Amino acid sequence: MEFKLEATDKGSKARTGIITTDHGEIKTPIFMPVGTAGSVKAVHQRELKEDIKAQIILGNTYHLYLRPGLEIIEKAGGLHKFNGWDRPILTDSGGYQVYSLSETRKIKEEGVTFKSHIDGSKHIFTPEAVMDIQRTIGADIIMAFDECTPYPCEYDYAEQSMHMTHRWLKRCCEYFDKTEGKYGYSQTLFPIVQGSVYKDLRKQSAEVIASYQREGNAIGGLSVGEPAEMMYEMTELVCDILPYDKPRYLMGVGTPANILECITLGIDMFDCVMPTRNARNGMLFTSEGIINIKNKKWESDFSPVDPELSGYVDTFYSKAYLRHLIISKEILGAQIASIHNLTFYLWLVGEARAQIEAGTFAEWKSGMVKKVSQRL
Ligand code: PRF
Repeated sequence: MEFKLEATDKGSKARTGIITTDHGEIKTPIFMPVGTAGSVKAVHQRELKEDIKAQIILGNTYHLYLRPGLEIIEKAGGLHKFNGWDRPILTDSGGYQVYSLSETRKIKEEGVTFKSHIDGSKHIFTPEAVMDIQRTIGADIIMAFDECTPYPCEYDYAEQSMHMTHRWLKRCCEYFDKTEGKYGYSQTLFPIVQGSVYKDLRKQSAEVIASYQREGNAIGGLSVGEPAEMMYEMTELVCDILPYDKPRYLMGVGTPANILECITLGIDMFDCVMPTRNARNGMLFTSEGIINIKNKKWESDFSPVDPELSGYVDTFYSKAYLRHLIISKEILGAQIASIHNLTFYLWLVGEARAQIEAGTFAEWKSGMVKKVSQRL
C-alpha cells in the first residue's frame, strides 16, 4: 500500500491524498460503506460502483468468521472473489463487534472469549487468531485487535485497557509480519489509538502507535456516546501526533457534520453504519439537511430527495414515493434510501476533496456543516 499526499488546506489541517492498493486507488478524504457480513445492506455491487461511486468497503471479522466461516471464504479465494467486489476492502478486527454483539465475553491478556450471537457457540479471539482470520478473509487493509472502551470509562480502566491494546498490537505486528497474504496480493495492518477521553492517555497511545511506523493509523474508542466536542478535541490531539504522511482513519464516525469537522482536523478515512442503518428507518441525509421521510410533510412532495445529486435514485424517485415505500415497509424503500444516503456521503467527501484542492475548503465547510445538520 502507498499513500501520496496531494493538496493541503491553508486554513486548516485538511488534506487530500491517494492510497494505492493492489485492488486500486482510493482518493482521500474517503467514506467507506459498511458491509458487515460481506454485503452493504440492501445495496448490490453494481450500485456501489456505478451509482454510489464507493472506492472501498468494509467487512467485519467477527461476522464473517462466524458466518459463512473461514473455510467457505478461503475456498472462494477470499472475500473479493466471494462477494464480487474487486476494489479495495478493509476489515475491522472484531475488537469492537465482540464487545457490542456477543452475549458473554471475557477479556483477558491472552484475548477475548465470547459466545456467538448466532448460535451461542464459544470462541476465542487472540491477536494472532485475528491476524490469521483477516489473512484468510483477504482484505487489503486489516485492523489490529484492540479494546474499545465504553463511555463513560474510569481513568484506571481506560489506562489498563490502553496498555493491553498496545501489548496486543505488538503481538499483532509480530505475527502479521511473519505471515503472508494467501491470494497473491499484499495486505497492510493499521494499528488503533485508544485512551478514552483522557488527553494524557490519548497522547501516550498516539505516540506508541506512531512509533510502529505502519502504513496507516486508526483512531478508535471515539463516537461511543461522548459529546461531539470531546471527540473533536481527542481527534485533533491524536492527529497532531500521528505521522503526517500516512493515512489517518477515524473508526465509526459519523454524521455528515462530524465527517466535515474531522476532515478539518486531518482525518482521511471514515466508516459508519449511520447512512445505511438510518436509511432503513427513513432518515435521509441530504445536501439541504436531514429528512425524516415518514413525516406527513412529504406525503405529496413529488420532488427528488436531493436536487444536488445527479445519480439514479435521486433523479428517478420522488420523496412521496419513497415515503410510501418506507411506511409500507417495502424492501425497495430500504434499497432506495440506502443508495441515496451512501451516494450523499460519497458526494460529501468528494466535494470536500474538490474544495481542499481549490483552496476554498474553509468557507465551504462552515456553510455546509450548518446545512447538513439542520432538520428539514
Ligand atoms: N475499535 C475497532 N473498531 C471500531 C472502533 C474501535 O474503537 C470504533 C469506535 N468508534 C468503531 N469501530 N476495532
